[in-house]
Amino acid sequence: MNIHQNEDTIAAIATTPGYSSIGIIRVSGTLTYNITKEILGLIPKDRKASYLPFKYKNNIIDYGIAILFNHPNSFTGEDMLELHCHGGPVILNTLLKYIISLPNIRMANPGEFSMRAFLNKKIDLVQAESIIDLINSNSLEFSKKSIKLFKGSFSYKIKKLISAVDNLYSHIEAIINFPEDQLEQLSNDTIISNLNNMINTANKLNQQVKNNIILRDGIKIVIIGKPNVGKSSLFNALIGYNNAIVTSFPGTTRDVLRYCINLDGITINISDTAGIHNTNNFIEKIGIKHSLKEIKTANHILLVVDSTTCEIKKLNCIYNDFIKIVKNIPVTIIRNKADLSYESINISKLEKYYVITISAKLKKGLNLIFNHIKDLYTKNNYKFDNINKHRYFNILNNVILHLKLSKENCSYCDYDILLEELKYVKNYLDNIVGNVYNNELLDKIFSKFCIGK
Ligand SMILES: Nc1nc2c(ncn2[C@@H]2O[C@H](COP(=O)(O)OP(=O)(O)OP(=O)(O)O)[C@@H](O)[C@H]2O)c(=O)[nH]1
Ligand SMILES: [Mg+2]
Repeated sequence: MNIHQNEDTIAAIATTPGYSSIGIIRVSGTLTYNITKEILGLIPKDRKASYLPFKYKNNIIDYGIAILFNHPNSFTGEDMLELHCHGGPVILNTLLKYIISLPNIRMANPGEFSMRAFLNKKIDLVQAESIIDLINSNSLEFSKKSIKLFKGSFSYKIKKLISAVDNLYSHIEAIINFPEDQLEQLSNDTIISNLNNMINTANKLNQQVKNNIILRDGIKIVIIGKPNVGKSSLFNALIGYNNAIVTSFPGTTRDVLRYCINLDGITINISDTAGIHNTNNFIEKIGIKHSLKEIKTANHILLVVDSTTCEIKKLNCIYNDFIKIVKNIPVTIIRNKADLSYESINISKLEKYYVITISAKLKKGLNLIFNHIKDLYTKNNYKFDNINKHRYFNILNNVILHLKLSKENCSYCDYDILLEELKYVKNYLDNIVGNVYNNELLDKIFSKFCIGK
């Protein structure tokens, strides 16, 4: 999308294609009044719904509600017209075709109305991105979060952080430029405490982003392990019904089985996979290939071992076979068949791994797994490398990194470098809300929108 096309007047159908009771055509730009006059024969009152005939080459094609918004009091910040017609494709398409046949009017690109709202400073980038989340939301919880973002709660916090960075920047500049003015200047301790507050805020904001991503996308958990350790039994127990085939024959599961559950508002996508081991069986080999592919898209792995054959204290025997496969995806080790090994149902730690002992067959210890997952993904201190990358999440990680570097340079009293670091911080924060942007970024964000939004 070329942002320089911003001077054109644009039009589009804003409602879904097909037959419906109402269909809306949106127009935005400097020629909106001409179009209004052409279709309605008059200029209705600003921001008032008026029931009027809609004309096409002087023939009435429909009667509907027209609303005219004078700039800058419109969604895009430009003059805008909304025509609420009967939702038949013939009516909507005829009217739209007629509108874009008028001189200097063209069809809007996907997301162009929202992009104009951004370029005319009616909304910032966070708000623009929340619109798409709101439209695509598949849970009430996530809609609520998206509407909060749209109303600017997150942007407000980012902007507050930007002004704190600006403030500190001016203070440090003063230290460099007027070193003799010591009375007015902040001490190193105060600067460091300011930086600590900023790091704290950035961490909290990142936590908020993380929670939003979890609400939006859910968590993907993949159950893996050697054959016959009870992966499918665990899968069935977690989802609450017997979906996967369970037998005492190793190599029962070949296909990846997926099921989605809701854990206190968090969507959990669970996959059961074929047991991974060396085999010459042609079909099993294909199953293992599918398992390996599934692992790559996991947010979290449940690595199931048989507690009757796997020693408790030895991580090597559990993990060596799998370490190369799971790479840096977080893993929880599940010691299954506790009813046979007589181990107690509990959660413990073995080096850096959580180990949960359960009996999938007797459905014992399942709550330990559920609570563990909930804790990991909702508490602040969890490392979050593997959740789907999100624009703000990555930028905020950079903000935190450069704030930490600022702190380091402050301790060495290296104020010039500290200023450079703060410039990075500000630039990253400006990127989030769109105080600085490039065409590529705008294209990436707004092309996800539908036409008419
Ligand atoms: N006693 C006991 N048996 C279990 C438990 N979990 C699974 N089993 C038994 O172990 C056998 C294998 O179980 P599955 O769930 O099919 O194991 P799997 O890991 O999916 O096996 P593959 O799909 O072949 O890789 C079955 O006979 C289960 O009944 C458990 O907690 N206790
Ligand atoms: Mg299985």
